[in-house]
This record gives sequence, structure tokens and C-alpha cells, in this order.
Amino acid sequence: MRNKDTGARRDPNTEARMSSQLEDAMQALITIFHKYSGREGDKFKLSKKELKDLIHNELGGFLETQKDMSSVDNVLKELDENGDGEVDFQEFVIMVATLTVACNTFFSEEDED
Ligand SMILES: [Ca+2]
Ligand SMILES: [Ca+2]
Repeated sequence: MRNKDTGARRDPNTEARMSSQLEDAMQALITIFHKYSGREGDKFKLSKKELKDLIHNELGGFLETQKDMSSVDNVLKELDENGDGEVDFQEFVIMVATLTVACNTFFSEEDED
């Protein structure tokens, strides 16, 4: 079955469709990081406040068990590999990867019943 380009010209989504889901996800990571990291202080790092906002707004589902936002302190401490008190992009990606693995493990265990 072939998709004919019926009226697809100048579709603003055409460009976006050319990237794979994974590429979109990578792009989203970058976009989201910078959306928060640019709010105050160093544009390329998340301060504690920026990290808190990011977790609250973007990871509410993942971290809903951690309702007490003081746990952001602990998250930050664990993420902050180089100890500068802020989360850079590399540290952020590690957090997302860790959460993704945890999530995947969670679903695998659910499956076993
Ligand atoms: Ca910042
Ligand atoms: Ca850091």
C-alpha cells in the first residue's frame, strides 16, 4: 500500500516526519533541557530550582511517588557527578537513561505476574 501525496505539499509536519522516533526523542531531550537550563544562571546547566521545575513539569508521572519535592535535593546530589551543584546536559541524560531503565524493568516485572 503506497501513500500517495494527496495534498501533502507544504505540510508543516513533513520535515518532522523525516526523523525517526528515536531521533525525535533525542531532539526532545535537548529541547526540554534547554527550555529549563536557560531560565537562570548558567544557560547550559540546571540549577536546583530549574531541575525542580523540570522534574515537576516533565517527569511528574515518573516521579509521582516522590511527592515531597525536598527529594529533589537527593536527586540533584546523585546526579551531580562533578559536584558543581548543578546538572549539565550529560548528567541530565544519565538521569533520563536511568529512569528509562527503571521504567523498563518495572514493566518487565509487571509482565511476569
Ligand atoms: Ca541555568
Ligand atoms: Ca554537575
